[in-house]
Amino acid sequence: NIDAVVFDLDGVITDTAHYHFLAWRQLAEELGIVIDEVFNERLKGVSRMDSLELILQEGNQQHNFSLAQKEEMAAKKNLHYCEFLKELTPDDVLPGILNLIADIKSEGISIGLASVSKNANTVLEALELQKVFDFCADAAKISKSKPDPEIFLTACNGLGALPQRSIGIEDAAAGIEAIKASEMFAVGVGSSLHKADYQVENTDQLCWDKIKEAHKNWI
Ligand code: B16
Ligand code: MG
Repeated sequence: NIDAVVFDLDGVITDTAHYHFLAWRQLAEELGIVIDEVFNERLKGVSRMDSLELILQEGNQQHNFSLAQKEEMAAKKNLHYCEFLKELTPDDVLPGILNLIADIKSEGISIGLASVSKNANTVLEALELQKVFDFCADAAKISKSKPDPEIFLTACNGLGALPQRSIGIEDAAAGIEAIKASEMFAVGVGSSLHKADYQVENTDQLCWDKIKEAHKNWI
């Protein structure tokens, strides 16, 4: 009774969430704005331009720049981020993820990717995972980032899966909200994802049998 499992990328498959943070912090510093890991929680799952807006608001600088200047800043952050991506290798797949994927696939259940990152393909290639996913939603064709359900609904649609019979896995509050708005079962990886239907602390605690058990009790 499970059609598909849809994964978030940054923070679930690999720890690029930390690279995003380092890249934003570098840009923020250049603007004299201080951001920390707590603030960074609000950027997870949020698109590049929306993240920039949140940072500028934090420094009360949201009215100081034109759209062209903001686009330039976002491009600069992306350059910082792409520098970090060069370091990424298959060893950077988070613990437990490959086992989980293998267990899901062994039951003939399809897996999809719901990342709003325009760098998702580059990341998957570096991890040598691009062939593992049956369908990856294209972030470039998504108009609303998480918490909107668009990216998860697009992934389910591409997999021919009913959202109500599918599971989403996320590390971000905005992502959990997006999964719930899609009417999917939400698995949270982290510590304060109160809206998740099932939660673990780390990816190595993601056990397919336990997820199925929790899903069964949810129905
Ligand atoms: P990019 P996800 C999201 O990816 C990240 O969580 C978020 O921090 C980032 O700003 C966003 O992608 C856009 O990424 O700048 O590479 O297009 O969590 O949906 O996999
Ligand atoms: Mg994430």
